[in-house]
Amino acid sequence: PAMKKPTPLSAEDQALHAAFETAYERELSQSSHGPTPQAALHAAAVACRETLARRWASTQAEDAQRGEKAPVRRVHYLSMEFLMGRALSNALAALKLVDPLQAKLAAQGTTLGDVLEREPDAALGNGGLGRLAACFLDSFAELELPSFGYGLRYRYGTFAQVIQQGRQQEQPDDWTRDAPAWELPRHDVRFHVGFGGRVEVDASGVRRWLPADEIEAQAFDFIVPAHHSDRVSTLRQWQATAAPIAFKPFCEGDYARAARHQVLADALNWVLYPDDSTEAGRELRLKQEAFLVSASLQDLIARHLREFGTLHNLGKTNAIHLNDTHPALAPAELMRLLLDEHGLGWDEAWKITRQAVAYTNHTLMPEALETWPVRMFEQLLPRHLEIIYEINHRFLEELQQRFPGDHALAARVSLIDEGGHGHGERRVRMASLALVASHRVNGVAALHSELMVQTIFADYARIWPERFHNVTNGVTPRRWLQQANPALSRLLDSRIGDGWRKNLAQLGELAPLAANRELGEEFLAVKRANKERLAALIRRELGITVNVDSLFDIQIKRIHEYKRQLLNLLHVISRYQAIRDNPDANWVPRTVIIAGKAASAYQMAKSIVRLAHDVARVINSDPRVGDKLKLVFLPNYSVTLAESIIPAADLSEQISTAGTEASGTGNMKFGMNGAVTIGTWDGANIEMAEAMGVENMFVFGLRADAVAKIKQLGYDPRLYVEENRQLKRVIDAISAGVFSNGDTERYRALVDSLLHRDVYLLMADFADYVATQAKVDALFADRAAWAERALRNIAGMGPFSSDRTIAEYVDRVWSVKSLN
Ligand code: 26R
Repeated sequence: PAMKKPTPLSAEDQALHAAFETAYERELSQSSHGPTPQAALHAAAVACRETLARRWASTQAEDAQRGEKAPVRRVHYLSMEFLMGRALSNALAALKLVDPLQAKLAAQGTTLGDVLEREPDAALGNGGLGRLAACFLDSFAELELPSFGYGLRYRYGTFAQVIQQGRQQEQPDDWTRDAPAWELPRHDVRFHVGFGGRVEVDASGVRRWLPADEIEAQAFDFIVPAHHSDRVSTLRQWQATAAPIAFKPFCEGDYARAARHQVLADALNWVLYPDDSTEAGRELRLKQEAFLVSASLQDLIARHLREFGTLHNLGKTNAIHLNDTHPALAPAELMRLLLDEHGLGWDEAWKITRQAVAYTNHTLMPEALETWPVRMFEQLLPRHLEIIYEINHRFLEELQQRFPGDHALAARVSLIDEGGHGHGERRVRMASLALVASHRVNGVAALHSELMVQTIFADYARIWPERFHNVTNGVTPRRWLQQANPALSRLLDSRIGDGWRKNLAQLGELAPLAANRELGEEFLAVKRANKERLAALIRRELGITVNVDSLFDIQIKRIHEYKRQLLNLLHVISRYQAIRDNPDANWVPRTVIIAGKAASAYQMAKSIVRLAHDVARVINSDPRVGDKLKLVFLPNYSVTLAESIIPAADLSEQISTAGTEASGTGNMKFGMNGAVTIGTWDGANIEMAEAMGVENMFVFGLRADAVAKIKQLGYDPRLYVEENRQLKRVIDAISAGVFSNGDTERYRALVDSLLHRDVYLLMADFADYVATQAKVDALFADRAAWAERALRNIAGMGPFSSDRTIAEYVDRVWSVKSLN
């Protein structure tokens, strides 16, 4: 074979390689255990970090020069979650350092894969919302957007999931144990954040907050490189420390008080709040939110004053973005800083705040809209409460002008839930605060944005229709296609060139080639190699051998009733029963793979995890079934695991009850890796179907309007079970203990909830789901037709890059023109 000509390195790249190699050698020589893969990982990260730090400085210098007339504001993306995953392979790809590191490692006798797999995930997020924020950082860099992501540096990320006897057990995720080499501690970036105490009024009537406790926030920067320029974006994570504030009481012998600061500071950093969790730790959650918001806004103001020396133009040059309601305290804290610390008047401060703040909603589940007891505010954030009352007072006054006498409306939209009707204490509605203070509010997919203004925010949309917009989610093609699936990336390059990495719309050029036989064959070969790798992982982790030629049918995401992993299991059981009835029929072999974590306090979700294991045990050990059906639950789902699973998928399960999944982003990752989707008419599935042609997706089930109607008319799940023998048999088997060693108690609550409530309409959608799965089998049996379909799916994924999403945020939310 002809030798591949090495592309000549530019002088710049040569210098970069040399700097990398010097730093790498230096770090490696410091290792006490010699040149192990672990030491290589650390050395490579530190060596990359030096270049990243240089690029960070030049990016900041460039941004500081932009001045008042820049058309796009500097974005401050406030999020309680950033689900970053690993960083090394992304940094190596962006900095074009893969080859030099590989050469070093070869000389050491190790491989790149060996080194990469030792990096722990930075899992400072629960699911979709946190991973979206991580994709956004990648696109911030790629689009050269002046920006900061702001988060918390949790000591423990999302829990590690361990399965014992088929049940989920949570273990702490001690991700910082090996001192993450990526972080740049900013010893010169520190701010004080207060808690508790009281508000004092001086002789001239000026109000001042005297906090009881003060905690120090210190910045740790995590730098994210662009792939097609020298720009970077920043994730600035705050860490709380008690020192040196607690030193004074310590010296005075008040050890209890000194220790209280220490305990508070430790607790703030302690752990990422698991969604859907118990009441416990709620106060801590509010403290974490206040801490994130205050440190980030103080940082913003300090930078703004350095650049402009005045605050009057802060709103025209800065955007403050709230990633869901969790940082919704931001407008109150910004008002406090502007009024109390910087002496602005209310009207100017409010104008600036309204210009700066915008809010994205990520779920229609009403229980996810945070509210906090007024009592908690009085104790922790007394000055913020005063400001919230004043914002509310002015808002309700204005409302009264526009809708005179509509007291019911006022009660519904007030920032304070007055409690009444026996449902307890007064509470602050954080979403309402975000809505009042924002110049833009958006949902994350077309359907979600529509339902948002028709349901949870209907009153506000009537008051301010112009504020509400849609910005459909996207994912970064660098991580989710280029890095996760190098073989498919090469195949795409050979047909449509390599420009898709920066402009994903170019995937559209694949559509006219989709029916090409040779391309189809090559695509199937790539997919098969990816499936082989996943099969090896499954064998290694679980000792299960799966058939690589079977259809890999995959559902990976948080375990939640609305996402309907249970519907998936019902189909698996039904297929199992059919195979046992008729083992010699011409079955299309399937491997159903599920992964995901259940919130620790979410009993029903945990019961679903257990059922998956029970069903898997029975099916996988049944000799009559063999290769025709396997069920695999891969434990401890993570960003990194997703990067191995998604490229190996034939079928992507996106089966939420219509109207419940705000967007979904896994659906997009599967699509760009050539999986075909079976999905409901929900979230971004709808826009994906429209982009690729709805005939290329397996759509089933009730639409959102039908779901609403059926519920309104009084839904009775038992009617569906009575009239569907297949479904009845599945339910009966679970009830009878077929999968629980005869234990008829284990799934009683689960079955009861299906038969009597079935909030997510599994019974209503079962028949169509199973029928649609049969159509999937038929297509999969025709290899060429399947390949063509998969290629059409890839071709339709152009719009679902987070670069497109961020370009839309810039246009509709963060540009200066969106203020007019
Ligand atoms: C308040 C607390 C209990 C809480 C509730 C819910 C904390 C976090 C959440 C997670 C929600 C907000 C979430 O992750 N939403 C997901 O956002 C993704 C990105 O927009 C969507 O793709 C996905 O559909 C949605 O569920």
